[in-house]
Amino acid sequence: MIRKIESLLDEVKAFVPKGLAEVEEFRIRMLGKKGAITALFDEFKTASAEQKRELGQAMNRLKTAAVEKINDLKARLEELAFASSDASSLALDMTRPAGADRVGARHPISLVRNRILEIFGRIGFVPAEGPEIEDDWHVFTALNFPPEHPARDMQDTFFVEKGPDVLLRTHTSSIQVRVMQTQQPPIRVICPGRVFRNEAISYRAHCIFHQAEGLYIDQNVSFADLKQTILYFAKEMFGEKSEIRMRPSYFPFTEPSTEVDVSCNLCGGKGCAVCKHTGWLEIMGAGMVDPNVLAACGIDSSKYSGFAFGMGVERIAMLKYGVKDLRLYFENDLRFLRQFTPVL
Ligand code: 2NL
Repeated sequence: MIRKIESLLDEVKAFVPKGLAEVEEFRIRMLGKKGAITALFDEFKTASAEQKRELGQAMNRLKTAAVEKINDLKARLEELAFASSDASSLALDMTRPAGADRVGARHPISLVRNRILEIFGRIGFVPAEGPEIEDDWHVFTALNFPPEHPARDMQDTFFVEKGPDVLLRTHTSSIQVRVMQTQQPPIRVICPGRVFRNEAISYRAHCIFHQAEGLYIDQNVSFADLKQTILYFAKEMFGEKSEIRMRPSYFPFTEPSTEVDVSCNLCGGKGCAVCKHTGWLEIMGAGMVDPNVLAACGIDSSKYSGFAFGMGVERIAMLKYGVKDLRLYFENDLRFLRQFTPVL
């Protein structure tokens, strides 16, 4: 009998199944009602007390070895079957919670443009857009540029091959010219858009950039209205503590004209590297619309007056986000753009 036990133990140790079905077959052959080990235990019952002492431990070792081997094989094969079955493959597990999708980011220029539209929208400025391909009259003549003004030169303006009077707008003022031609006051528009200038690309200049210009025309519009409107904008865009100052300037289309600075929000006006120790940052140009411009666009300059302002969207974004190289706005490098992903 001891030899039978040992040979069965060898058989258990050597058993290598091809699959789960063979393990079950093996279990029945060893431990089933008519199995070899079961039969041994029946035989054991008839043995003498002396034989039982001798065989007992070997019998138990055999049974334990068989049970453990079968359980282990079953567990391993079941796991393998699960992992490779279609039902468990990741794509088809309908109960599996969905993985989080990566949230996209708005381009910083879009973020700032939208913010500008929203801030002015709240005080009644309606968005207006116009064509990027323009003619000389809408870009220069109507805006009081003298015939010999250098901005009309090939050096600054892109002319489209089709003809001398087809050009890319160099500022968004041409949108407002079109608004004035088609609407009578009161006019309150905010005009965002791309503009084009024939410039060498560097960290501070690009041949394509974005502007947002505002125009307000009604009876009795004054320079005080302009000041208060821009102060409101500066506080909304750069923070409640912001102050503005205006320096005299010159544009062909406004008189008087001014350049507007906002107090540096980094140093609180004390002076730092960003504001070049002046405490002020230039944010836009503005002024009272020149009566010649009103007249050219069909608005009675004896009855109406208005103010206008224009800002570079890249410049505002630069001040808001601390981006020091303009080119980053045009390269669409994901490492740059992803920094503007909204926090959900
Ligand atoms: C700047 C300066 C400015 C305007 C834009 C304007 C438009 C019309 C009539 C009069 Cl239709 N003015 N726009 C006025 C003053 C300044 O922009 O530095 N922009 C980036």
